[in-house]
Amino acid sequence: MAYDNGNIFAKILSGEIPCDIVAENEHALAFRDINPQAPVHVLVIPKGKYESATDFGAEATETEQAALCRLISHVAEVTDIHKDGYRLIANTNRNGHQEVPHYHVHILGGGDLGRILP
Ligand code: DGP
Repeated sequence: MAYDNGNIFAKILSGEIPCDIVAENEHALAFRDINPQAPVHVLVIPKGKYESATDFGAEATETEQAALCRLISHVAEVTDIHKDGYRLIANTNRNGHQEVPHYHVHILGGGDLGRILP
């Protein structure tokens, strides 16, 4: 399926829609989720046009992949959740309930998150 240039995260990347930026690097952007599910809830997205975790893993350059990983680590440190712990989630496609068709990793922390699934 072709990447949807009108998706909400594409609009955040273009500056059309504002967001609360936590950090960024050349290839990835981290901003706070509009509907936080934990005391700290940050989304990390590639700046390139990748629809899902599958696409990002298969098609992104190693530089882009490394930049996203490094930004996740950086966000965990600057939000001070790295020591007590946190959870990464990448909802993917229909069964994963992915709502926004631009690859994103949820970083959740700031308290006990319980088991991975209810
Ligand atoms: P999902 O695709 O289900 O993994 O989750 C998408 C997340 O994106 C959801 O937690 C809410 C968040 N979100 C949706 N629209 C916006 C927006 O305009 N700004 C921000 N900051 N977050 C958004």
